Amino acid sequence: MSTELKIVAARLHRVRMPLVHAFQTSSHRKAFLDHVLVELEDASGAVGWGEIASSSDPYYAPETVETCWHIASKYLLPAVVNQPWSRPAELSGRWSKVRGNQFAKAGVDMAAWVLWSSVNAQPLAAALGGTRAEVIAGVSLGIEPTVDDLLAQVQQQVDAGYPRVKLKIAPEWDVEPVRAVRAAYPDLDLHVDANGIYTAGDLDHLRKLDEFGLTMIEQPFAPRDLLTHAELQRTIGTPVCLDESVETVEDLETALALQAIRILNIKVSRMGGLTAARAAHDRAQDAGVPVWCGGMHEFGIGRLANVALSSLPGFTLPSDVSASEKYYARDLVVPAVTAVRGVVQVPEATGLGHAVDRDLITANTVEHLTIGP
Ligand code: OSB
Ligand code: MG
Repeated sequence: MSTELKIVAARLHRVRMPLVHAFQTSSHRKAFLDHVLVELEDASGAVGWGEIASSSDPYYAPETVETCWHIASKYLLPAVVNQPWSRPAELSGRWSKVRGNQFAKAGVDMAAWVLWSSVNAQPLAAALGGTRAEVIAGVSLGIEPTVDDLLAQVQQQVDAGYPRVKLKIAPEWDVEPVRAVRAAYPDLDLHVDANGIYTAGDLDHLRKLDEFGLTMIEQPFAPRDLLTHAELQRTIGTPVCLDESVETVEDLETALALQAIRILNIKVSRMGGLTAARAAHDRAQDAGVPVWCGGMHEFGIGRLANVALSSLPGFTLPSDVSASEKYYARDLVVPAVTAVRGVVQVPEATGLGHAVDRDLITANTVEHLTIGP
């Protein structure tokens, strides 16, 4: 039994916000982010917000802000406006003919979940089946100019109480920084993320990371290169975690069959939404694979969706859901997402759980589009 909803208007807001601290991965550096906010308005007047957290350039995933805008405005929103629905999971079925484009889909799917949970007077976490009242957050640290700069960043986050630190690595920035951080923090829950930069020729080199007691090595090889992930896992004690390789539940199935995965990073964006992210969680739980929620430097809206998702029972490892202040001087949600000694509270209020700062959105909007009246 569930209320019928009807989206009467859909809006896209391309919002630009500067990062407090520029972030460098194995592929690119960024100092500000353009994310596209999705606003869905129900016939009742209720509104649901989602966030398309694509990078500007197609280096993490094939999408860009422009491709997301195109796909959302031309294919996704027209499929949801003015057509009644009663469950968020129905909506992804409306665009099943659209291949890929997970980030664009994720923003619309998220907005539908937020709208549905607010119309049905439930917190988003409860609507998804979440069971935790609080979520353990870890931080992700980019590549720094020097090892000393990195050590200063780690110290700042350890001082803030974060219990897990992930380091971005790349061919000229791997064993040396990991050795230095491990030497300074012998007991820290530490893991590395290569964003797919290595190749099979680097297998021997990567095995050198095995001595540092890392919780996992995340996405060492290219997204489609599952066989090399499996080969590394056969010859290393450190668990291999997949991020970019898993865009669908079928990808997860393949990785499991090949024994190319021991831990799964679930990103709402990369999976194409909360519906698919939850399905991946369920499948991983069946397979005994622990999961955690990855991030894309989301603004508060996407960040709160990550918090809600992380409240599901299979999310047993710290998620990349650190406080807004690590990224943005002022966030789009009020209050901002905060962490106390690495613990983020799951909102108890209905829908997204925090208010959305429409004035700040308007002030930072660089492009806008409305479908519907
Ligand atoms: O691989 O997890 C990743 C940011 C941009 C692109 C890829 C990744 C990341 C992060 C961000 O690590 C983590 C966060 O949002 O805290
Ligand atoms: Mg990653």
